[in-house]
Amino acid sequence: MTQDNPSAPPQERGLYETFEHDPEGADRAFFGRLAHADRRGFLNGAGLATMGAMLGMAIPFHRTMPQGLVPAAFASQDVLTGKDGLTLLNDRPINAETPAHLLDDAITPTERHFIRNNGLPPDETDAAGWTLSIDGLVDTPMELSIEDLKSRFETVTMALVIECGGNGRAAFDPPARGNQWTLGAVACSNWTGVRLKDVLTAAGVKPEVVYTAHVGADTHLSGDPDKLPISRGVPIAKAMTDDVLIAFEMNGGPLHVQNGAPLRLVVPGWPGSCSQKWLRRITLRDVVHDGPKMTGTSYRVPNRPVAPGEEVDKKDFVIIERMPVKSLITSPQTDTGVGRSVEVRGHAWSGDRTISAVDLSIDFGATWMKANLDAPVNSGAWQNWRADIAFPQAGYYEVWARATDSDGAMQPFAINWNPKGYLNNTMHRVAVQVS
Ligand SMILES: Nc1nc2c(c(=O)[nH]1)N[C@H]1C(S)=C(S)[C@@H](COP(=O)(O)O)O[C@H]1N2
Ligand SMILES: [Mo]
Repeated sequence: MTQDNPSAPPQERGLYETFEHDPEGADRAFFGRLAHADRRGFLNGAGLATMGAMLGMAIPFHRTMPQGLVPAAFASQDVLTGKDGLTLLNDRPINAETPAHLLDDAITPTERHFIRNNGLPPDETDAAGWTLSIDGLVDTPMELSIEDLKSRFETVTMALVIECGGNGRAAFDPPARGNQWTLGAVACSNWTGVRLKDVLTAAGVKPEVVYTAHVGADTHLSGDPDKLPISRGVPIAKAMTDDVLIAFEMNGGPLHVQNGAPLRLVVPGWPGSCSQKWLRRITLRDVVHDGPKMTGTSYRVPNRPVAPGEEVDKKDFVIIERMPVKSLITSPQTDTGVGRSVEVRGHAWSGDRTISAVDLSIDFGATWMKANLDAPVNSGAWQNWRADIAFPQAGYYEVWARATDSDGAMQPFAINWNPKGYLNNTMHRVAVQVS
């Protein structure tokens, strides 16, 4: 199994460097496999004149335009083909979040599910011929096609929350390196698949197993075939719960290629990184898995509260397990005008727990009112809530939402700083102008 090399230089190359070394690869990383074929013409010497002609105007800064770069005017839709309204945070690897107001649906449509890639998605994502290996400390190692999964195990559909451990990172001060997610690295789509537990049981889990190890078919940013971009796992007890799925359908259709087509894990309520996409292999181990992004400071936080900016020894980091209690206001959209009365709505979730209350404030936290909260449609789903709010007069207001979970944990107002900017579950504040 490939190991993390802590002394390796950072893998994310600059734009110019990338295009200079490998314009075709850069183009593909930039625009994805589907777009690649149509774009080839550009790389094979599409001159400035051609580009200008297609844009219908000159490119004043053409001297600083990387050679091989396809103008975003042609390509912006292609990067996020099949997605709607997502904000692109990074294109190598592709990372895109969903603005809060576009997460208004009870079940997140496929085109609004965020994308968090650590490497480059595989070229081949056909369901036919795809296999999943179950190996390591099992009685009977297995190699299963997607058809095998469907015919041998019970198929279930569940609404499940996937939230990136770094969601909310943009709010950290001092800033933390990594994708500057604001609020939208979270989604709750309907996932159809088989229970991981059923598959592991069929393979026979040996008594000494403590952890799973997940391997996907994506490629490391360096292009090195011997390196995995990410390989995480979960404690075997978590893997054997009822709501961890090996999914082959998303919202009743195929998985989006950027969301792991044709097969992925969905581990709701834990850092999204546990939910391996383009799933090829699950190995059972008798040690805590130490694959890439399991060790060091990846998806790990200090074992105690630390002061903002404080240096923390690597040995004092612990693996993030369940995600904390959180809520999102999905309507009204922040910075919009509303009338004197408005319905406020959104979602709330807390990993491995349920939400017991969502409270709203329009007076900067002086007083709170209860929102009307739905039960989860199944365990692992977020809970929808709504409230009719009346504003006493015209002016500037903030709507704040604060969720409390079944263990009494409540969202904080202030951020709990940590070096990599994980687990920001502060209250969501929405600005409204009441007319
Ligand atoms: N194979 C593979 N699986 C992966 C990743 C990845 O880069 N490669 N990213 C992980 C991370 S960090 C997150 S938050 C979720 C995001 O899932 P999504 O892109 O479908 O929203 O996928 C996880 N599974
Ligand atoms: Mo993530």
